[in-house]
Amino acid sequence: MALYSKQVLAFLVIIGVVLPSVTLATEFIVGDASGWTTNFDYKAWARSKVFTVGDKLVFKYPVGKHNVFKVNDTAFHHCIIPPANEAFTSGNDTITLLTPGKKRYICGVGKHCARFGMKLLVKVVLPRHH
Ligand SMILES: *[C@@H]1O[C@H](CO)[C@@H](O)[C@H](O)[C@H]1NC(C)=O
Ligand SMILES: *[C@@H]1O[C@H](CO)[C@@H](O)[C@H](O)[C@H]1NC(C)=O
Ligand SMILES: [Cu+2]
Repeated sequence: MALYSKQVLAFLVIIGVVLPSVTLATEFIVGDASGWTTNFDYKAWARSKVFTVGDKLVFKYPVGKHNVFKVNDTAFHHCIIPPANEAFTSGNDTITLLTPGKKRYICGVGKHCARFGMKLLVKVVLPRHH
């Protein structure tokens, strides 16, 4: 192979492999403009989106009004609140999705999870280019 072809090939490899994996990481503001709040349909919000390893979820809410717990399947369905020291409480909680699979988040304040819909399930997939 001529030197020129090798350089072209190397360039195409960089464009095709490196660039997409660098540029495709997305930061999702949970609930968009509504943020993390009561009486919002997070199931519908998540449905239209593709969550990929490396993406981030940002939970935005007034500090003290809500919080965020990452929970297992049982706790998600029954709104079982984990120990308080596991909570995210900053009001701008950024969680990087590091592995594929289902990830579940709930609010641990009052009955926000059980009665007011503050539960989010996302299915994280592997990047398409790698
Ligand atoms: C699921 O999470 C709840 C709440 O933190 C905990 O009590 C329970 O033991 C967990 N179940 C499993 C199977 O890990
Ligand atoms: C919230 O977190 C995001 C992502 O970590 C960051 O870019 C942004 O500056 C933060 N915003 C505030 C108001 O702290
Ligand atoms: Cu809440």
